[in-house]
Amino acid sequence: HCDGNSNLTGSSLKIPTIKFTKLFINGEFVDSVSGKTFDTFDPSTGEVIAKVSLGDAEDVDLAVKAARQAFDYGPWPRMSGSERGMIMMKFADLIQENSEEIAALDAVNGGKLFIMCKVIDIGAASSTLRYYAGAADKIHGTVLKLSKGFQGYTLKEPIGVVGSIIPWNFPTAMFFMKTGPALAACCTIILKPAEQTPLSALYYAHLAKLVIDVKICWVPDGVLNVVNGYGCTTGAAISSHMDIDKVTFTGSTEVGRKIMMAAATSNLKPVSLELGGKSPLLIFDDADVDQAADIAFRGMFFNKGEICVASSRVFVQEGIYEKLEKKLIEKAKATVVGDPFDPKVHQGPQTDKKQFEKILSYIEKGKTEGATLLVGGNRVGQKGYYIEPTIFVDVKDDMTIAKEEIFGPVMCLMKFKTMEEGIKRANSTTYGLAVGIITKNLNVANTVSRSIRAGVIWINCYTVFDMDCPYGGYKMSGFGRDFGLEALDQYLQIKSVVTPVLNSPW
Ligand code: TXE
Repeated sequence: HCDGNSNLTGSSLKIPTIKFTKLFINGEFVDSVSGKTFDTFDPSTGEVIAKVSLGDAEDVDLAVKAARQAFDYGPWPRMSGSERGMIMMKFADLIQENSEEIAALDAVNGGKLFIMCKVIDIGAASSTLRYYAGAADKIHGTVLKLSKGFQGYTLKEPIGVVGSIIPWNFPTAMFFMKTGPALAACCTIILKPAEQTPLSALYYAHLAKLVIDVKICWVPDGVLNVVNGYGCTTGAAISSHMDIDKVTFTGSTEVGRKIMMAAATSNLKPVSLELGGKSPLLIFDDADVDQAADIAFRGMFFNKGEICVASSRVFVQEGIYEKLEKKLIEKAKATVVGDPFDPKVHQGPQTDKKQFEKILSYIEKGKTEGATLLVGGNRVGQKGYYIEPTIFVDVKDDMTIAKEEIFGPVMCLMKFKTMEEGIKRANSTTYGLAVGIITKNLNVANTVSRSIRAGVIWINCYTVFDMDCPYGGYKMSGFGRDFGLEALDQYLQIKSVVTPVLNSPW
């Protein structure tokens, strides 16, 4: 929520001091081997705000060596789970203590609402760390009574050195979604932030180091490394590295496929992929129209539509369609698009020029393929990457805007008659990330939940995340899960140990 409290506006932080711009390898901020840097931008103006060290394969190598050493010989995997948990708890406290400064970095670098970064993203980051901190001393296998003469047990062991490649839409939440369970599992990490949003990850590296300075506890050197750089070089070096034991990725389906191929042709490292979506929201006739409009609008336009679960295909049963359409128009028109630091603003700029142009080209495509623009469709202002909340009607299921992920503030609003039709059309996508259902009828909710192939189903709500609730996709939305104890398992291997039992009475 934004309560309008003036000290939360962040106006004094509008241009936060950018303190960390180097790579973080083996517990130190260092220049890249090549000495090269790249520009990072403020999407509200399109202007450069900092030059950041540009890593490539050589820097990834150095980070892998440090992470390998820390994993094979360092204290992190050899500490007790409760010690590791305590360090992670302290890390979470430090994030909260520095939330204004970090939120300002994500807001200025990613065009995200400052207040949302501070409350939602940083709240999620510290809760994620605390959740997995609590799990760090509860990782154990099972005892197996095998066939006569033998017994066995399973050990859950850390998978080793993990490469994490993350996108730009939630730089903070993604950082901890990947590192939280990996740290709890005793892994060591090389994380590559998206080239669009490199700043907050470096701040988190600094906090890991700060814990050393205050001597309360520490994240040992080499455990957490941050290597900024481009996908095709730095990212590719991670996914094809022979000494990285696992890669975890969130991003586009296209790059997910490349990462899988790189893993397959290098050391066959396991990968987990959280990719795009084209998520349907089905609103049935018995829904409360105000509540449904609210859920549909937020489901689509939260974080300016740059969220993989965005309810980008809204199917409304014909009985309430007209009323719902009217409400959505009102909401779109009432949306204030502008400076992400202004507490009165609901929607900031798209993260970068490429994304901005991609969204506008989808809007053009929607128009040329015959969909009707109900509201929005234009750039806002002449500076920065702002786009109006946009809703298309008369959309056919086979139009490009109904099939491809736009990843911006563009909703396809469609009508359906029966539940069967709704299920069929909701399922007619290559993606399978999230689904929303709005109805008072429990049977309908249950049937639809089980009939749509997707990893997350929200009934009478949308975009509700919780650390304890596993999250990930079906079909081309990827595989593997973030959050929940299921995510912890992605960073563990199971070893079976078998011994003979002599003279067993059983
Ligand atoms: O994603 P990329 P982009 C979708 C969304 C968006 C589209 C393109 O539809 O419009 O993807 O966005 C790194 N080897 N999502 O181009 O390229 C890259 O540096 C290894 C959905 O920004 O997938 C960055 O760190 N890594 C999504 C990360 O991959 C590579 C969030 C994501 O970038 C690489 C973001 C390579 N060859 C975009 N190429 C979601 N699921 O939430 C790039 N990268």
